[in-house]
Amino acid sequence: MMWIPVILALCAGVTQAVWPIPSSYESGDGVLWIDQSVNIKYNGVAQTASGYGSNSTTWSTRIVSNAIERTYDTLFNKNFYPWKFHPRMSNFEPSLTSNSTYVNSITLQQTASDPTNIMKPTAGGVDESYTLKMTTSGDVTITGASSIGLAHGLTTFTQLFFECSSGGGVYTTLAPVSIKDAPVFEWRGLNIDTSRTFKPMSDMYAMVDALAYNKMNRLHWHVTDAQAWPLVVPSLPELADKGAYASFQKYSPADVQALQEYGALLGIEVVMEIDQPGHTSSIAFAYPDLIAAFNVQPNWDSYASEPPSGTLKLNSTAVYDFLEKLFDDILPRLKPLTNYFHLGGDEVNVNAYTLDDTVGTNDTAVLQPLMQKFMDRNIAQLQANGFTPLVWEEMLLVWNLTLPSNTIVQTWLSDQSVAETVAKGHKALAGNYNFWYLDCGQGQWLDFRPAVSASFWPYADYCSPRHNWRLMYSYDPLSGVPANLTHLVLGGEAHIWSEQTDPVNLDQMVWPRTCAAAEVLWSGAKDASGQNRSQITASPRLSEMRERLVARGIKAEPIQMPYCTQNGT
Ligand code: CP6
Repeated sequence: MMWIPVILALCAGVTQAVWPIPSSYESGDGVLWIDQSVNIKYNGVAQTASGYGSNSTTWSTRIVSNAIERTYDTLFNKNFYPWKFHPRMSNFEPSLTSNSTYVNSITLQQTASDPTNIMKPTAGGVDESYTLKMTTSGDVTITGASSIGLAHGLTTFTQLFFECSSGGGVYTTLAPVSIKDAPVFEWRGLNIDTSRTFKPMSDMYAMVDALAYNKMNRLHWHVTDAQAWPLVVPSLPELADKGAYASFQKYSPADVQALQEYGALLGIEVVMEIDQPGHTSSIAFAYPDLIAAFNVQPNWDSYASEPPSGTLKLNSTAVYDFLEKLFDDILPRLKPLTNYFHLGGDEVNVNAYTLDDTVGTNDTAVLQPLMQKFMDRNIAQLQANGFTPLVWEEMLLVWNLTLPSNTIVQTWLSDQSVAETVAKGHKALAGNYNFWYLDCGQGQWLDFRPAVSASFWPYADYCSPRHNWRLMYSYDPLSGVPANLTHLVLGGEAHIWSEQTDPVNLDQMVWPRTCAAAEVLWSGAKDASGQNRSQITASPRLSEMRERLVARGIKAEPIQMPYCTQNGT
């Protein structure tokens, strides 16, 4: 009789509902219903659904009450019904009767006090683990050592439930449930570029929401680049007044702080990057004297990786004064909600310095000490303000800079970059562009260089048409790293460079592919037997996750048609 295993296989998509997959997960097939009268207690105190981020309480209380409000909102407003995951035309839903069992209590128990910096989870500072138990009689217990752990537990909890097609109730078919869960990597991020195209604040908030659904915890904000400077810096107002694309495409200090706070409530730290000394030509709109090799035409590509070319002058007291003023303005305002700042340092083109009147050569023997001095100045100012610096890998691996040992080096070029970074004793972020770049922007320069063939763009082969979720899922941040150094790999980031991504296609470009990176970073790339995780078992679960994102207002792409999750029936 073949049909018994077939039916079991059909259920597989639904019985492992959680994304990213927990370290340990057991469930049954008991039905439980849930409605708004469910009692929620936090450390013995009854909670209501409307505590959302009240300012009068501590961060810990705000984080938990925010998580509770979101739990209600998700379960009762933003659930989905899983018709795509059951055989064609099947009557898969349990029926609600007067004898049905409801979840009667959710007990949140925090087993330790939050660290004082719970709103800015500096390296290793926050225990994000949790346990979740749900009995067949409807008692739910979630424990965590921190408020963020409890929030993760509630996120998982909502993923066990579905809505009836009739709108007639919210149910699980998975009781009893026992989950024990903790992240493999402490840095689980997305890098978003708001220079090439502007993203309104509403999109930034929505991005933070979606990251939280995936238990990610960093939003790397690549806020400025060569093409536009949307960041308002009050002590240097012309930067954005002249460098933004339009007067209505700016981020005010209040916007930045609001995003930081919104993230902190969800355990997501916003880490800002001001890329330099390359990728800075937008400064020239306000301060042309600070930039060398600005907008060289037509051979911009001899001086920069993208048009318009331009770099901060490397040996200029005016540039040093500018940077000091810039960071004196930005850092103290970021400080309440983060200890990280990203100094950039990628893709510096040495030829630009032949046109730099403070240098006048592309001789790296001359340039290297100047670059060291340039970054030393920046890093000293970061350290004076209590920040931990991040830099792109080129600063360490191409320029051979000596960096303070706590500098986090973000790699993007290869597995070898990760291995070399940790071999030099630095903490590394992974995110190889062959796997975790959501967009590689090939071909966008043809308008600028009509004479250049498409094959000029060296990355095109890797991105044609773009990386799919399976490729992203197959990437292991630890590949190539010797076992005794894996502790130096903090985690990694997916990247949404935005030459060809604006608010119109942002959701589709980022989701659900970033879910693949999220699962690798939370659960690890390998399964219990040391193999890469199966894409076969992941795909129905990811399809479900995509339905959740859609139900929550994210326009995530489908990864397959219903025919696949219905197993062809
Ligand atoms: N912008 C900045 C970019 C890229 C980088 N830095 C980039 C490089 C290669 C590819 C895609 C993006 N657009 N500032 C590299 C870190 Cl394929």
